[in-house]
Amino acid sequence: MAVPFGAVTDRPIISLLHGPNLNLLGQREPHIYGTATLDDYVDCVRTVADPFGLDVESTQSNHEGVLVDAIHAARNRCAAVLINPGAFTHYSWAIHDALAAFAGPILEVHISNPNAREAWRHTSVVSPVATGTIVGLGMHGYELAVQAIARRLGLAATTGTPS
Ligand code: CA2
Repeated sequence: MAVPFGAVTDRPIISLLHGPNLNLLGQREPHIYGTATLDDYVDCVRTVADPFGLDVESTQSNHEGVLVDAIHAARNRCAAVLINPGAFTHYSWAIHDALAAFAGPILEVHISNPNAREAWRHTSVVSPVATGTIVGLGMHGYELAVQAIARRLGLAATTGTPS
């Protein structure tokens, strides 16, 4: 049944967070990041999450503090965090500390494989506080992250057609 616009549901929420420059997806560097746009990624996450009864709240920011605030806002309200911190991955101890204070599953996802790129991308300060990290699989990595979150939360997918 359709939920009226603005209605509050009790479905668990995934806070989907995208770091700096990911708003440019599909516009530059397709040889590294492909041709899908950020909206395509968000649509994909929503599509995979929906049969598990999961809602998705998406935030993209080029500013570290906005992402820290979004992680704080997820505490005691969202069931899980799915984050691609962008370049903040490699040096943001503020995002590390904010995630450390989040109680639910945290999935870190990267579109490319940072370990196969420049040496400075080989360190993630987010991985030590993530439940799991998926790299190098493009949009498929986001699909797998949603499935991992659902598994961690003990949620099974429904077909949506009651028999
Ligand atoms: O592979 C990933 O998902 C990254 O998190 C992407 C970050 C990079 O700094 C990380 O090392 C790995 C960069 C995101 C920049 O996204 C762009 C997309 C299109 C055009 C330009 C940048």
